[in-house]
Amino acid sequence: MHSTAALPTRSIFIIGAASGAGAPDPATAEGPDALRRYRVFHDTPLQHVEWGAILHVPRAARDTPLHAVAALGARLAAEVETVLRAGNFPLVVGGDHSCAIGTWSGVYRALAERGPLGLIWIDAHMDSHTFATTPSGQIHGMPLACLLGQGEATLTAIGGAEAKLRPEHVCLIGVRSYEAGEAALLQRLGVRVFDMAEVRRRGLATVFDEALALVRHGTAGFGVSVVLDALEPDEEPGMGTPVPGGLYRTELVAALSHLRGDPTFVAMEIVEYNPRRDRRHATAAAAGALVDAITPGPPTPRY
Ligand SMILES: [Mn+2]
Repeated sequence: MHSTAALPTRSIFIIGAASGAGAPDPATAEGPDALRRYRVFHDTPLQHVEWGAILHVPRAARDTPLHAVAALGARLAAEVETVLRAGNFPLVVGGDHSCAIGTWSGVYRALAERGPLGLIWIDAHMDSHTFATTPSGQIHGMPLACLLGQGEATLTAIGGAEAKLRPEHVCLIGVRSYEAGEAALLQRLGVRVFDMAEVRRRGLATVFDEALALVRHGTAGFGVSVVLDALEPDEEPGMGTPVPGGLYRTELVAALSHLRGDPTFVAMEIVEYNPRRDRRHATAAAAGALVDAITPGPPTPRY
């Protein structure tokens, strides 16, 4: 028998966020349920991985996208905070990326007494629009701006009126599609952006090391938000907004595996899985591989 003393005390607790109102194609709202049915997230002998609730937009808030995103975000923030305060590791599974406002507001709340939150945002897009700059009006293009305290008050107020992230504790990796208004906001705030050109020039391993140093410096803990569209769409068909020239699954798995067992790594989010566009569960398997990357021990087979 092995000693239980070496076992990690945290369980990975999965919270589904069935958000679809923040994107032009609401099919990503079906993502959490599909990923739960496909059983892509695995227990290991060293790490318990468990599905909790899949949160939906309350019926009364389905009149406008803004109300839907705000109501789901508030529920999600509360749930994430509860999981963290219970000593477990929240893994939020989207849903369109508008759920990030709730996810990281909840993490922020749980950490607030101990210090600021760091965040690595792995995405093909910058998600840093406000209603003043967005050409599309889609809220899944705004969550990072909201977390930085910019834009619509209904959204920045989720989990409290204060900004949830300080610009110096955030960075983006994998960016290759953006508009001038959001790029100008991130530049004005001084947020570090590792775009795909820089990733290809310097290698993901080097860039990821720098990103980690940045989000660990002066923070009480950090998280990672992974949008599946950061990945190369030729490899991964089942994502919300495909943009060519992305990260390969193997290189992102290798980078994320450095987070395994790190006590300051406190939460993760995987969003924009679109089961209707997926082929033979290929992109669902990618989502599973990204979580296996951070989970100690070999996966327990399921029969
Ligand atoms: Mn995004």
